[in-house]
Amino acid sequence: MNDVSPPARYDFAMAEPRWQAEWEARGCFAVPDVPDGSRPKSYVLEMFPYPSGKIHMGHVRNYTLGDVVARHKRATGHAVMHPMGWDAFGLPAENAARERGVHPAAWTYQNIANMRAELKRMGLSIEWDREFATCDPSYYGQQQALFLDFWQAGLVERKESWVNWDPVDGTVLANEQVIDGRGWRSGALVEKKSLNQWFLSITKYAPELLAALDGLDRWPERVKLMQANWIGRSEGARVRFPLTQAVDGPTGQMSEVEVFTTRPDTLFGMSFLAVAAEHPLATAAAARDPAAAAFVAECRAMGTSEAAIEQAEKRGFDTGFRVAHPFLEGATFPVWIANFVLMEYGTGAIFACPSGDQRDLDFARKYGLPVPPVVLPPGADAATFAIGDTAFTEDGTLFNSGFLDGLDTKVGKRKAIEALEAKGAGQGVVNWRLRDWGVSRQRYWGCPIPAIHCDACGVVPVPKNQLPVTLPEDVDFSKPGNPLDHHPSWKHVACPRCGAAARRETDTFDTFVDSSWYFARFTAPHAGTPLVAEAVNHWLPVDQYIGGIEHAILHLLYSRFFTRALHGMGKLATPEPFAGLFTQGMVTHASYRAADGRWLYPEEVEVAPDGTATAKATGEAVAIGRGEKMSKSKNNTVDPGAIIGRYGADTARWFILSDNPPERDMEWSEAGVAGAHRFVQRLHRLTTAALDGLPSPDETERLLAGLDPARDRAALALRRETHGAIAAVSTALETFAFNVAVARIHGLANAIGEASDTAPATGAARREALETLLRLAAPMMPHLAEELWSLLRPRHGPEGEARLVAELPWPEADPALLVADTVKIAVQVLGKLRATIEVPVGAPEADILAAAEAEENVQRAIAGKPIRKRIHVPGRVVNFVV
Ligand code: ANZ
Ligand code: ZN
Repeated sequence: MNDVSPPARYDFAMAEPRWQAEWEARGCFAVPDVPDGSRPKSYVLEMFPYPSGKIHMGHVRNYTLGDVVARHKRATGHAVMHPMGWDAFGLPAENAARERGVHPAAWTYQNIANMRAELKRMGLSIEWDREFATCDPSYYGQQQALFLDFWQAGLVERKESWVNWDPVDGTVLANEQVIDGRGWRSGALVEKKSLNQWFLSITKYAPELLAALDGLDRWPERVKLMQANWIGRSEGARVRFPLTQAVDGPTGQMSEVEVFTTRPDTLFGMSFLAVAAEHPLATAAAARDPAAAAFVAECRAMGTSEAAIEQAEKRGFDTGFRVAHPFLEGATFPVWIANFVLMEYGTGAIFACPSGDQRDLDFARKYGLPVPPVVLPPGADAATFAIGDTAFTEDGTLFNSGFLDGLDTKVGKRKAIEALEAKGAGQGVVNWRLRDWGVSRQRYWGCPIPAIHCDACGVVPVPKNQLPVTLPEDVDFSKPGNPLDHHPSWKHVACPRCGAAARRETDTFDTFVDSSWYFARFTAPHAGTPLVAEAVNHWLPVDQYIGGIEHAILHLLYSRFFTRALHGMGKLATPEPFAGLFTQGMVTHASYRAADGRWLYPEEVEVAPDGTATAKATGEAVAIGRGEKMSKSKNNTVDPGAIIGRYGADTARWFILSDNPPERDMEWSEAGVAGAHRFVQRLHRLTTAALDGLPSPDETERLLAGLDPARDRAALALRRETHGAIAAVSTALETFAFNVAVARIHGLANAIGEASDTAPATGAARREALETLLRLAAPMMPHLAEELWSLLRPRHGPEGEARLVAELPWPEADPALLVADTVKIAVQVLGKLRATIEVPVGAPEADILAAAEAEENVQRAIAGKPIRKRIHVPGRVVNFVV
């Protein structure tokens, strides 16, 4: 029995750290790298955070969701791997160095320390022994080893590629760092520049990466679609157009231009040919015509991203070159340079059919080029059909098209390709939108690419026994450009092959490389090789991966590529990294904006009961924005640390889970958190108030085994509620319907509160209900569950035989108690529904018929007439024939 009476209010600030220490001390969340396999494995992972300095509500939501899954899996008998680490390289650390003079490493590790402490306060069931940061040499050194394996496997290439170049900062900019054509920091006009860079050959895996999407049945359809579009398989043809006169190009004479098209059926609708500004024909035009050169230069100033090109106004320049047509004897067409043609796609050149392509049509209208229609929409009349401002891009019947006339689009494509191949003017091809992955970054705070440039030997890999290639610590951020490049000594090394003076590669990896295999490294994070086969093959694939939709394309695709490549090299058994993927919604919050456009903090605003808001300081009206993503620029963020300090971690977790299904956005509100906190306190009261009258656990078992349905109605009703909750919460947790689980637990708490009679049987049912409630709520409110469990099951003796909730198996529902104890029966008179009655399951037929007949509505319908027939379909319907 309890000898100390529990405090009136739940003191979460005392309890939460105590239980966290207890879990840690008992190693509740630890699993071996290579388990014995006696329990099924479950690898639960949330996308690891970037150590920006503080956790935000998005993190809280992400890690709470993962923690519920991990705790539930553990309770259902799984060996659960649930690790945490840091995606720690990247530009913000370098910016901090440039702006505040703090070293990127110091800045990063300080942020990690802060955020680790905040995550620990959330009570996450993480195995912290597996923690690493991608900027630890023990991680990135292994990444360098992995890269050497990729190199050996033929998956590494060096190629010239176009980059955004900031001429003032002397750096390459990512597409997101180009804002309206200018460097985000210097404000200088960004130029396109061609650099020799490192690439990983992801395109070799394009067909597999696409085909395998079909097998990912626990991924959101939306994400699979985004990946498929990104990989972008297109069937079409390459067509060669002879130039009417040979042209002197940058690398010799050119006599033809090759294009890629998905619509070879529309070749008779050709109006002109267009090349990208970086195409050799454009270079040739620029070399002989200053106006062409000016146009090319202008195109270069435009960002290289597809989005930038898509948005820009269509513009072009007629080179004066002309091409012949493969089918139209004697016809020739002009060659334009056009800003909407991408050098990186297909062949960097197109034939334009304005009647069948909107971009071509916009361009043709702007420059007064012909628009011959060649595809007749179903039902249209060839004599009158004309193209206005909208191209006809759908399937139809070919006309004005010589030997293709009368064919439908699909057959036309095939016939056109056959004809091209027969003439030697082209061939059918499959084109992929996916590009090889440029991994070079001219930055300091990243993983050094382990290569050495030797004048005699060329590019030489750093031998594995010389890894890791670590970053120098003494770096100068006051100069523009890459600090690794202008470091006085770091790059000067001897060639590993010939011993001559050589230079280290000063590019570092794109940080997406770091996050493409961290999930595999977690399975043996301290090993002296990148991966340990027994460990990684035991744990991968990740059973449940959870993160934001913003990573739906790049991070997930790169991780899939890495996994496939390692699988191909025989280093990984699984070809796919993530068997299950869940993408959570955003956390939003109301925002407040004053008339002058200033964003106010919630504390600065008074919200009236009618929902209008005024600024506390000035009394002026304030506009409320509902459901906007939390953002520092709008002053509508809520600091998780402050919330946990004020209400405790369990309240924050409970509120986050209760509001909406986790795939949807949720609105953070003060009222919501306060409500969640009231429920935490209510559970504490419910338990402490019940304590004195509860039978012991042994007594409870005995009483429950001997319940009498006639006498112990209240106890049985509560038991039904309890076991119904077990079934419902179990299903809800398995299907990410966490808000449904929360609602059901509220229902159980209400039922416990209502079952107030003092019979011993009811006491037993109450203990069962309370204990079950705690165990069901434990994945969501783990500290409170432990605290109340320890009151219900205080420890005796030196063995401390009562275990932690974190160590208990998941409760099981008794099937007998899941069967409803009453059924609803429809009552008809002459086949017309007149009433519904609820009767005990298995009630005698006579009782049911009597109850049905007694219904007022039924009596009215019978209207005193004799009942000729009583039909009873048990469990469903009674019908009176009069
Ligand atoms: C002629 C044509 C006629 C086209 C027509 C379309 C409709 P997807 O499906 O994305 O593969 N294209 C080819 N290379 C390009 C490049 N480097 N930059 C910009 N556009 C390019 O798109 C293939 C179509 O996009 C190709 O088919 C080509 O235009 C254009 F009625 O060729 B089409
Ligand atoms: Zn050498």
